[in-house]
Amino acid sequence: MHQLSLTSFLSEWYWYKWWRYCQFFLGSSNSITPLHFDCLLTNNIFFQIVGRKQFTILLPENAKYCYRKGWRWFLVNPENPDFNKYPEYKNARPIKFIVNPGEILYMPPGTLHHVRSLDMSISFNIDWHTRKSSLNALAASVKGMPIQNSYYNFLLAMGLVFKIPSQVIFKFYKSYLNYVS
Ligand SMILES: O=C(O)CCC(=O)C(=O)O
Ligand SMILES: [Fe+2]
Repeated sequence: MHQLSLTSFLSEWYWYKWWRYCQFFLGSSNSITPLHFDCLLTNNIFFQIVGRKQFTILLPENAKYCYRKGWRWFLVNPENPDFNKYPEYKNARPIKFIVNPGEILYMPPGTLHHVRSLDMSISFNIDWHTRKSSLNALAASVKGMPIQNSYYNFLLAMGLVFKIPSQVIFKFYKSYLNYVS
């Protein structure tokens, strides 16, 4: 039997009380999360517990075809794109799949995703950085990332690059879990 160990790919810095970094999603069937990428440009590991979710994802290089609004949201509905309004979307290469209960999805930083619950659904995720992704994310401060996001990325980089323990950083980072913008 194979057992997937969370600690085999989640940066070691997060191991201490890793569940504190989780976001929890509970929703009825047909709930929708519109097209976006995760606002700190983190990696995302997504755990589907109950019900199925349909994901439509696009690689970061497709963002230019998706009509961005603000930092992280996109106007195109990839389930039913309006090509009159959003003609450039014809160039995009969306990938559509279902995540079933018991399955885990990994999305690299900057992956665009649109999510529809096909059933009543329970899921959770962890947005997490590596040393490298935290530095890439800090570099995005000059590409329109909101200042508050850069603050959270700065905290994570302090932990991942300068090895300040998560016990210290978490106090400051905690508010991110209610912020997510
Ligand atoms: O499951 C959802 O509705 C949204 C999930 C999501 O956006 C995420 O995990 O970052
Ligand atoms: Fe997301």
